[in-house]
Amino acid sequence: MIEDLQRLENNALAELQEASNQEQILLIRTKYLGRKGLLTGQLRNIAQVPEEQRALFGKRCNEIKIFLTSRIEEELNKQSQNEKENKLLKEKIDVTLPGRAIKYGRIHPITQISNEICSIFSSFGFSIVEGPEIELDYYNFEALNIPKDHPARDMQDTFYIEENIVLRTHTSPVQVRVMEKVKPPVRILSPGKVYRRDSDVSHTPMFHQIEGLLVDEGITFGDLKGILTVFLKKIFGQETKIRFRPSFFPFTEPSAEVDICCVMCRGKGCRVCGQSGWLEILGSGMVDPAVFKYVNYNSEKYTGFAFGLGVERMAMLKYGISDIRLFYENDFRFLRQF
Ligand code: 2NM
Repeated sequence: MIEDLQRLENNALAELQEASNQEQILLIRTKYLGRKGLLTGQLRNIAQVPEEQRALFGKRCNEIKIFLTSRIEEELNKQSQNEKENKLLKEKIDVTLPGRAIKYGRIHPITQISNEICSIFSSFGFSIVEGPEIELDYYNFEALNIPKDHPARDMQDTFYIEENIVLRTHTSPVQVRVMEKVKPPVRILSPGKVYRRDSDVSHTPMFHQIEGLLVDEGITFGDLKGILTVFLKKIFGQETKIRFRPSFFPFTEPSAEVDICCVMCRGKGCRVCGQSGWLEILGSGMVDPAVFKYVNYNSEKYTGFAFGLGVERMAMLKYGISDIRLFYENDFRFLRQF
């Protein structure tokens, strides 16, 4: 009987040695010391032990119970310590490592230049107005004195949605809508997307335009020259040479195209300026009385000037970009530079 106890203790200790986690140790505890455990069973059967051995048997049982209990406790502690250490080891961080750089988004170069232009004209007292990109033929062409047979109306250039509805080809319809509603003085700038059926290194079917309009009593071509000169020098630098060249638009008379001295060769002549030394940067003119007639402005009393520019073209010249499509490829290596 006593030998049975000794075997039981040895077995328990051997199993404890093998146990590799807390769960296994707890199972061993139940197996030997639980209510239906092996050692508990021995104690329960003490009545079958011969009288003279009973005292020793009971003593040994208790000794083994106390010893196993403390060994198990010890093993449990060791295991839980182990598990904590492993966890710490696994979760170890090197606080001296440099942090991972966060990739910030940024404002698209077209939006940047557009904002820059808007803020310059805001400082001149212009209000920023927007309007629909899907526009009536009337506002996009008719009221701007673009006759039915004008080449700009050609199916080649305009996206038609219905017979009388188009994707606007410029932002001037926004200005016609404003003039229809408010009396002079008017000082507005209309930035936005415009659409033309055109696609190559310097044209995309959608691009951004900004048009300006100033109408009041006594506005002259001198005002146009003054404001556009100050504006262009703010964008391209104070030393930038500027020239006004006669041109034609159906909605202005007289009309002028504005050139800046080539930003690449500073006027010597290069590939970018086609050897001329000049770059065409915007179109402008005194609003044609025919346009004022459509919006019921008295052209005897009021005069005004208007202008329009392509934002992509401006950005390409300012930053020396040779392919307009780069703006729309969303390549970070390109966009990061602005
Ligand atoms: C340009 C060139 C010249 C222009 C005219 C008008 C309006 F609505 F007042 F008639 N807005 N914008 C204009 C004039 C646009 O873009 C090259």
